[in-house]
Amino acid sequence: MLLVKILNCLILFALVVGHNNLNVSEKGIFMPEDDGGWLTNPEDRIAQPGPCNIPVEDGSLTQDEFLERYAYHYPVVIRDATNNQKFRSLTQRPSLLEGYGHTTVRLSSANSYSYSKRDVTFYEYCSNHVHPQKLSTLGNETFYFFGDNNHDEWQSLLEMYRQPPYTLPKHFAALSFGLAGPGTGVPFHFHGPGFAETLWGRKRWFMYPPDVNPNFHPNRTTLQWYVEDYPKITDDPNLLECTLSPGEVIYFPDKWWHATLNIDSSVFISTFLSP
Ligand SMILES: O=C(O)CCC(=O)C(=O)O
Repeated sequence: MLLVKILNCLILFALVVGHNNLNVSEKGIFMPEDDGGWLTNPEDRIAQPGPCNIPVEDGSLTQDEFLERYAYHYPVVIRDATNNQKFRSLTQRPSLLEGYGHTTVRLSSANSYSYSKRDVTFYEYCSNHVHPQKLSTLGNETFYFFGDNNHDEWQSLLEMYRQPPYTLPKHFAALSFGLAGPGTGVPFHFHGPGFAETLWGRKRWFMYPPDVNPNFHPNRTTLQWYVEDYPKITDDPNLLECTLSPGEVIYFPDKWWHATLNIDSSVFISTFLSP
């Protein structure tokens, strides 16, 4: 009996020491973090969650209210607009690797204009590219899996995604799915309107209105901007920002500047709206 107890203690000790991503629950039991298998070591979290000065709504926001307050005017974060638990479970690391590991994915450089492309297997991307961003690496040297999804291959997954329940008249939705390591992100850029949701991990969003030019270099990463420039911005009423957790969706109106910064290894999806 005593031997069994000692063995149990040793196993528990090995589990605790061997897994450096464990949380202590309220009951004092060690629990693995709910990260869908997209592990982030605490020491690799360079960016921290930040303040939120973007309006936050919940699923009670109606389509009419969305059109009147935000669609053409202003960003908004919407909590629990849809339930994507099923889709989230399909995007856990083991499920995605099993279904898509062998497929070829097209990576885009993580600079403002994303001109460079690189093709790798999804397995290789997950093994060799989903790692913490180095501060010294430029955006044009960082390859990011986002957009450029082969819709034939990814369709059975993408059709399981429940899109935000808001529309823009005469616009059609197109999905872009991606994932990337902590500290990565896309520097300031703009395009048409859309929604973005983080499925695993947290992501910081920074935004400027279309008529204000943010101060940034298109080949520098959001991480470089965040570490070197952002702390110097003390009082800029034009800078909007928010940290999104799973279950939250951000809406970016047409031509609003935005930059992203993944705090954790993150899995995310955008719904782009085009006329
Ligand atoms: O999620 C990201 O990191 C990039 C998203 C983005 O910039 C976009 O949807 O336009």
